Amino acid sequence: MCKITIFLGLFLTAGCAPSEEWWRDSFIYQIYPRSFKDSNGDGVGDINGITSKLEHLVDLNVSAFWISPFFKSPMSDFGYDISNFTDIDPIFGTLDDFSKLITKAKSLNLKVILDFVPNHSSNKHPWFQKSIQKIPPYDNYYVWRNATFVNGTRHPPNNWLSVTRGSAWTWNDVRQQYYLHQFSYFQPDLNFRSSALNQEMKDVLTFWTKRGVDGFRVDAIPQAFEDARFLDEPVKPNTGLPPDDPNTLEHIYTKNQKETYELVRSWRNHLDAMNGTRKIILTESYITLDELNQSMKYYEYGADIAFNFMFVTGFNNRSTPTDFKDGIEKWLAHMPRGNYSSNWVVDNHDNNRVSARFGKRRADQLTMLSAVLPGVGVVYYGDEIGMEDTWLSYNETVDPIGCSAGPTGYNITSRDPARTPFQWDNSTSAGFSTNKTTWLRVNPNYPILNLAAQKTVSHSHYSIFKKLVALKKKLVIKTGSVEVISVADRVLGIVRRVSGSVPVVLLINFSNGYVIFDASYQLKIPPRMTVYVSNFDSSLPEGVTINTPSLVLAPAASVILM
Ligand SMILES: *[C@@H]1O[C@H](CO)[C@@H](O)[C@H](O)[C@H]1NC(C)=O
Ligand SMILES: *[C@@H]1O[C@H](CO)[C@@H](O)[C@H](O)[C@H]1NC(C)=O
Ligand SMILES: *[C@@H]1O[C@H](CO)[C@@H](O)[C@H](O)[C@H]1NC(C)=O
Ligand SMILES: *[C@@H]1O[C@H](CO)[C@@H](O)[C@H](O)[C@H]1NC(C)=O
Ligand SMILES: *[C@@H]1O[C@H](CO)[C@@H](O)[C@H](O)[C@H]1NC(C)=O
Ligand SMILES: *[C@@H]1O[C@H](CO)[C@@H](O)[C@H](O)[C@H]1NC(C)=O
Ligand SMILES: *[C@@H]1O[C@H](CO)[C@@H](O)[C@H](O)[C@H]1NC(C)=O
Ligand SMILES: *[C@@H]1O[C@H](CO)[C@@H](O)[C@H](O)[C@H]1NC(C)=O
Ligand SMILES: *[C@@H]1O[C@H](CO)[C@@H](O)[C@H](O)[C@H]1NC(C)=O
Ligand SMILES: *[C@@H]1O[C@H](CO)[C@@H](O)[C@H](O)[C@H]1NC(C)=O
Ligand SMILES: *[C@@H]1O[C@H](CO)[C@@H](O)[C@H](O)[C@H]1NC(C)=O
Ligand SMILES: CC(=O)N[C@H]1CO[C@H](CO)[C@@H](O)[C@@H]1O
Ligand SMILES: [Ca+2]
Ligand SMILES: [Ca+2]
Repeated sequence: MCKITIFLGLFLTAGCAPSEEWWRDSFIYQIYPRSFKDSNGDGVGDINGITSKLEHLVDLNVSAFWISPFFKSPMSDFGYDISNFTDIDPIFGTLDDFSKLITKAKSLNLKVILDFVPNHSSNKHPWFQKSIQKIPPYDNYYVWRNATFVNGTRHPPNNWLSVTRGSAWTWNDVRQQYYLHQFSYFQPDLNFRSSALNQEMKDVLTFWTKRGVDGFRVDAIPQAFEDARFLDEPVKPNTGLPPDDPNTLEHIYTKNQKETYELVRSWRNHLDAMNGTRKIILTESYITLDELNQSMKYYEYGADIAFNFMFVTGFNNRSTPTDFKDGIEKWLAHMPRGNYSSNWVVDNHDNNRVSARFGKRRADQLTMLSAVLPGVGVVYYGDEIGMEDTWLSYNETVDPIGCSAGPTGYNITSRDPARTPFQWDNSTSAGFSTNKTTWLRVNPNYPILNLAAQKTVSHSHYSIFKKLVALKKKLVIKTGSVEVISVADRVLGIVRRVSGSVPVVLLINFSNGYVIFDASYQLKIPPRMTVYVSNFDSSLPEGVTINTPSLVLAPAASVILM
């Protein structure tokens, strides 16, 4: 439980006792359960597979892992379409398997975070089936509206568009009404204005908390509530986009509504009323840098981490050091005052992997940034070994967003390339499965790019990652001041300082040429510093002492000095 803690009688902080703040200044690791480890040879990852590989997470020394949904599901969106929130899909295992996972994680001091998908269920959920039949109280569990008629033709109630394109409303012949779906038609939105539904979802949190989880990552939170007046959203002028594209609308009635923040607050209170240590809440909201306040508000309403996707969707390989500097400073300036923790998401299951977004030579740079900047680093399985996107043919594509884009558009929209099996070693299916065929094909680079191989060499993505996790625990990273510097818009520098000790300095060369500069003068750092970690720039080997007044950075080099 969180309490008022008095430090030395000098000041008061309302918050959690330090031992309950395990998530602060740590790395949290996302597991996509289909792709982490297959324990029974059916070609799909599962819970027993995760349990068998927890030692890897201990070796990395991350504080926690969060698992994308493994709940009962028709798998039309690979688990983000849930047909029973309190049961496990047989493809992943059983509740007993889950208990074993929790027991082992606890014995290894790893925290377990589950994915909570409150916005919608599967259209195969019994609640939806009963809602169609208008059986109380399920009749109100979803958002149903009458059609509008124009000259005798049936139309949806308003112009709202789904994230997956087209109207956010689908007609149901049985109930003779439209239902709302902010995502696909098979993901009908739950109606949190129904108190019975609201309670059901709190019961879901209780169910998993009693089974020992340490927190919840909340999927698609901005879409939870919609404005009750169901007014048309304003059309943005001159977007040049097709009219069924959701980016043509200003989402003033379907995202980040006042009631949505209050819902998060109610979950915070609900979890705080449970026994045991504080359960953390991580909220997923994609926003642009101009809308930062909308995400930050989730902190004030009880989120411990409101995901910061700046490195995932805000920047790409054309972004400059100045772009990064502006974005990072903006985030830090917008953090609410109080005892809140920043965070930096490196990758996830919905986007191309970092090496595809920024180039293979820059694969470790975002993890380095997330390590040196204050707060939590959030990484995705495979980041620690620099896994790359896997090119898949249209025939091999299974992601519904990829499939619906067709053979010419799929490889822009498909999320499959970033979801292929973890590359453990050079054996069959990269050690992921004993089955030669896996649900998505293993990346053909696995004989060379795999964890076992990286463990045998002294310098690798893996060795870099481990050093970054250790760095995160240092006092200067936890409490030091933050300076973000752009050197001639070619090099990004981050300097962390506490008085009385050497600063920690991250330098990233964004250019494709060598950069020689006086880092001592530009960043006000000591003239002689030691290379703590570097990427594949052989001119700056780890452990050597260098002269910062004449620093040479190779193309795409990044280095941490202390
Ligand atoms: C191997 O995996 C494929 C694809 O997931 C599956 O169709 C097949 O049944 C699996 N083989 C066995 C022996 O489980
Ligand atoms: C792992 O992290 C903990 C603190 O979070 C630290 O005490 C421990 O020394 C670390 N282990 C290794 C092997 O670095
Ligand atoms: C979910 O599954 C559990 C275990 O099979 C079952 O007891 C429960 O009734 C199911 N919930 C719903 C809403 O169907
Ligand atoms: C919806 O339509 C039904 C039948 O056409 C009608 O009875 C009902 O009053 C309508 N509801 C609203 C809110 O207009
Ligand atoms: C409805 O019908 C009227 C008369 O036929 C026509 O002027 C009007 O454009 C129609 N409206 C729409 C939205 O089709
Ligand atoms: C808290 O623990 C007490 C004693 O073990 C138990 O009686 C109570 O039901 C628990 N409350 C919750 C919400 O789990
Ligand atoms: C964002 O919040 C800050 C305070 O945290 C406030 O000063 C600023 O005006 C807000 N900006 C917008 C656009 O609402
Ligand atoms: C940036 O990435 C795109 C693909 O995402 C690639 O075509 C381009 O060559 C990359 N540019 C640089 C400078 O690496
Ligand atoms: C995809 O499948 C179709 C029909 O099954 C086949 O004709 C085609 O050659 C396949 N394409 C590739 C690239 O495998
Ligand atoms: C999509 O596939 C085409 C043809 O194989 C390839 O040229 C292109 O680079 C791919 N695009 C992306 C974004 O991967
Ligand atoms: C497979 O990996 C092992 C251990 O890393 C190594 O000893 C072996 O040479 C590798 N085999 C091949 C064919 O690369
Ligand atoms: C990042 C993330 O978790 N995105 C999810 C948002 O919600 C939709 C629908 O539940 C999923 O398809 C995405 O994967
Ligand atoms: Ca399996
Ligand atoms: Ca909703």
